[in-house]
Amino acid sequence: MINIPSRFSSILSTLLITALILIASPIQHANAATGPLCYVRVGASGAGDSWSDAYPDLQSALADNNCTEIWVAQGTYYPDEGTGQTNDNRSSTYTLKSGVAIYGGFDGTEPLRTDRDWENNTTTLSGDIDQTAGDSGNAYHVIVGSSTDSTAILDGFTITAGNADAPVIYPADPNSSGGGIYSYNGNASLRNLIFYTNKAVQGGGGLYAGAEYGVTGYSPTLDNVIFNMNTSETFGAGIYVSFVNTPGLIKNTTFKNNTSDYEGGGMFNIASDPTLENVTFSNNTAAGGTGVSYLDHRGGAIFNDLGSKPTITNATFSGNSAASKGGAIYIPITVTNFRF
Ligand SMILES: [Ca+2]
Ligand SMILES: [Ca+2]
Repeated sequence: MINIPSRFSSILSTLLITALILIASPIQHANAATGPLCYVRVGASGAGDSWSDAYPDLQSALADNNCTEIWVAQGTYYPDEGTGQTNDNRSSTYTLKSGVAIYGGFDGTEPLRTDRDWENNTTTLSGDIDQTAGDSGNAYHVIVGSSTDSTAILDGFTITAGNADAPVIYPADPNSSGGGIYSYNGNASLRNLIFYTNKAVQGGGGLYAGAEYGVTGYSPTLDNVIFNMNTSETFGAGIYVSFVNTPGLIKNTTFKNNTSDYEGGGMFNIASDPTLENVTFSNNTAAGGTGVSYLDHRGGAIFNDLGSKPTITNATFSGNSAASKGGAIYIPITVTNFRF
């Protein structure tokens, strides 16, 4: 006689074990790339192994641990699209990772990285995730670069439409700072970038670079970067640097047309000592805000607070303005070889 209960029991055990194995297995991307070089191109539908087999979005490449160098073709990419993302989630962001280099600016055919022309093949990382006019539905940060070392590389992109507009509370909500890039205890290498029309309620419409109080060794580095038309409702429309006492080098960088409602149109330093080389500050503004009694309109180009001592070499300042004090720079700093 067939022992049916026993057979069912055996089948059930097998099913249960199979289910447990499936649950215990890490989630694998269905189409993991071979790596380490992976490709991303708008309109593609592949698995990242070549320009013709590219991932269609940057998040899928970032989610693929086989991808440690990612090439991105011209076009516009949104952080709420791709592996692991929820459409129109304002917390969507591209998270930089140590050991992963992301290069934009390809036309989508190049065999070599040196073939790319990032300025002509505009590759945009956009916080306009709802893809409708107005920024109330945009991502808080287009990119987060926190807790990285210098092997986290972002190179060859336009970063736009981030809107860090969370309400001002204490302690500060990170979602009120760093519309373009938010970096806390981060050392990412940021090169060949344009920050354009990003916004923050607090520090850093374009870039927030903060470190833990009293902790040294953290600062992103910038080379060949443009901050254009970023805004802050308070401080540091271009960059807000907070408690970064390890001099992070900012070189070959232009701050233009950035506007803070109160202080530091181009840059705001608080207890920080950044090093700037070959920089231009033009037409940045600290003006416009009203009704906050303890704030003034100071430092059109740069505002320094809490003993900040930036070192600036080869700088050009033109057309910067502040409604009250320090059209160019507020508070004395070490400046050599500059033109006002
Ligand atoms: Ca969307
Ligand atoms: Ca929008």
